[in-house]
Amino acid sequence: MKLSKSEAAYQRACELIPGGVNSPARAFGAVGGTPIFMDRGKGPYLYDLDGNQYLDYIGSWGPLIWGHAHPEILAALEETMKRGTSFGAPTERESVLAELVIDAVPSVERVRFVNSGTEATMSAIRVARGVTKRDLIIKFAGNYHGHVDSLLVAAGSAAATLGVPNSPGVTEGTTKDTLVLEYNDVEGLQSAFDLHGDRIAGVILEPICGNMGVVVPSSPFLQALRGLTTDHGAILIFDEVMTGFRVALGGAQEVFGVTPDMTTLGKIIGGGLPVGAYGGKAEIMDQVMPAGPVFQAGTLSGNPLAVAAGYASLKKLRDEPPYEQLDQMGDRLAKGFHQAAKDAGLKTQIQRVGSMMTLFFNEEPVTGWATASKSDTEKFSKFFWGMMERGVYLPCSQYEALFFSALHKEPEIDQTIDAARETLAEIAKSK
Ligand code: KE4
Repeated sequence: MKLSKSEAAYQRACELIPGGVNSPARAFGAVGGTPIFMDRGKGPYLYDLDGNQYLDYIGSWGPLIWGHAHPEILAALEETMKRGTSFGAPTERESVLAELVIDAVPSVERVRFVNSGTEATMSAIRVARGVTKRDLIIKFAGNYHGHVDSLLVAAGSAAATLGVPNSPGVTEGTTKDTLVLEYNDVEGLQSAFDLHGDRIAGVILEPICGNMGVVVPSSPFLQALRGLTTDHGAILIFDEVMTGFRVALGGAQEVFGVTPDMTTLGKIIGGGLPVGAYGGKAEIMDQVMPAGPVFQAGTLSGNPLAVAAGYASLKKLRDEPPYEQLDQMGDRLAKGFHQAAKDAGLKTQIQRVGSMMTLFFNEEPVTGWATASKSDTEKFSKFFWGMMERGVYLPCSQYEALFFSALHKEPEIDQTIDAARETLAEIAKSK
């Protein structure tokens, strides 16, 4: 593969931008090598500066469920930008998008738009604390909710462990009210509520985890989350920034039939532009300023241009739902990967919901960070580069989900399986 233009671009960027990237997820830290600089995307494909074509399985880390440069989303942007991109004043478009989100997501009766998933989760936990007048927030190891100071905490031991910061600049004071538990650990959750019940403001989780790779919650875990938060007057927050409009129009809460008190959204709801959102029951959200006392604000929140792209994307998901096709293609891909790994004699776990999936190089099913962290990341990086050389662009970490779009049809899925078959055989030989 010719990557000289990406290499040159990377050298230049490193002189200007920390690590040459505007988000560390893009830096190839987990797989080594030089980050690939992209020139353009079209449908399911990405094209880098050197002209290499890739089948894209990142989709901008989730937003592009309709693929790159979708004509209907571009048309909505073109029509909108002629009238101006942001006014710092309310527009009807924001209500039109809000109505669609409220109709689609079971828990959402009121919604506030912000500019990123991080802003959404940061605001949601502030509301939970403001409404309950309590301090403690529970999160789970391996769950990522954006770079919110109080949620950047190391995984504690199994018991309810007070969080310790895992980034310089995050103070003990910021994380002392964050409890870190193990995902899918019902006993751990129960003991945290036994210990701290009436001090817990809220519990935040990825209702289908994507940030340690794809990990599905057990039904007992979901029932315990809903039951314990209700019994103790704590706010249950589903962070659906990744799963919202991805696994179903109503997200994971529709798939599982479990309705949280608040939901955070992002990625797909911006159609490729920066939009985040948090929402929930009216009685909770009406505590948000200026309706209520909990402060939150943002210069470009709900700006007409980003809202137009988000609305075009969500309207198409509502009117032409691709979820059945996405699940069929996901099943085809998962079966193809599984067979290829089996034929190569490699132990893998393929974990998937709809069009988000992870191939773990792991001996056992991954149910939480304790098992995810045993994955063979060395094998994963060989898989990543082997697929890259065969024109398939995967997320650059074992601890991420791959995503595909409604434009990844059978030919693209089969091309991906063929690339995986060759790559996995190569890895098995090099063992
Ligand atoms: P943003 O602030 O990056 O828009 O959203 C943060 C966030 C919140 N909640 C969940 C469940 C998320 O997955 C994310 C962001 N996801 C990562 C990828 N796993 C974004 C990639 C990146 O950081 O560049």
